[in-house]
Amino acid sequence: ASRLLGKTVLITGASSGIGAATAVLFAKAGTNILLLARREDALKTVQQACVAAHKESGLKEGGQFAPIQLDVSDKAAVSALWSKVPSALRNVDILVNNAGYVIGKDHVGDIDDSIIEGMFATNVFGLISMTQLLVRDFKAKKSGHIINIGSIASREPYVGGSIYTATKHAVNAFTASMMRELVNTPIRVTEIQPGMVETEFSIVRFLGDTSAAKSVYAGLQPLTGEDIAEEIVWAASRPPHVNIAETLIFPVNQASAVISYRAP
Ligand code: NDP
Ligand code: 8X3
Repeated sequence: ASRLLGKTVLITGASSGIGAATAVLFAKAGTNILLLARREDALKTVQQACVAAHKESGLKEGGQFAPIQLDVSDKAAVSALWSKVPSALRNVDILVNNAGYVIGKDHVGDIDDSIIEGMFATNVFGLISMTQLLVRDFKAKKSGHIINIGSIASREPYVGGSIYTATKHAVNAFTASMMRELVNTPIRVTEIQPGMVETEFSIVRFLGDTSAAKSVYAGLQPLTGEDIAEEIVWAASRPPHVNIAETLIFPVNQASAVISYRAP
């Protein structure tokens, strides 16, 4: 992880789950971090956790953590991002496009337009806007790493997941096209594809119904945000000639979006 010392990381969706755990692990590895999400209070809590993790590491490098309130689906706000970023943190080395969500499991014909548009606006258009903004700098300085959080839903459609899996398949096609475009550069492009991770994800999916959210993981041990954070930080800390293109990560008792073993 010495390869990460003093680097600056930008993480979207840093206020909870995978994004928050990833921030803390990068903080431990001696990086600076721009923490982006819509909930400012939650970002400040993650910022404090990063300060504590960095202190505990004893490292001199890194240690600057800036919470920035930003909705990635707001194109004007994304364009104006640099005006909110402290000048010492404008030279980003690693972009982690993690912000994303699903609402509901409605079947085609019954899905609210606002839910369809919201998921595409965040999971696809937000990720693309953030990437466009950062890749310009990465191309100019001939370095950088874009890590997109896909999903098993990037590879496998399932009943009740038409819109969410369409957004994640879009992330997969966008990421793979960009990797091909950047093949003659030192810029790295990675897609991390988790299976079931217990975060706020299912609480958001079931609109705050915590018992419906909990039942998603009944009888098996899901992944944690920390498990995925380890994967992200590992991908980011490979030697510069190594590009982790894609990683699919399941809990041990999951084998596809719809196949899992549940203890009786
Ligand atoms: P969480 O709900 O815990 O975290 C989602 C994060 O995204 C939050 O920080 C949320 O913050 C942020 N976010 C949502 N919409 C926006 C937006 N428009 N602008 C900025 N930030 C936004 O879920 P996870 O940590 O599990 O999810 C992270 C990623 O992992 C998502 O892309 C998800 O699709 C993917 N994933 C999750 C899996 C799982 O089983 N949990 C499995 C596979 C992939 P705020 O509300 O403050 O804006
Ligand atoms: C989240 C996992 O199975 O709900 O990306 O699509 S799933």
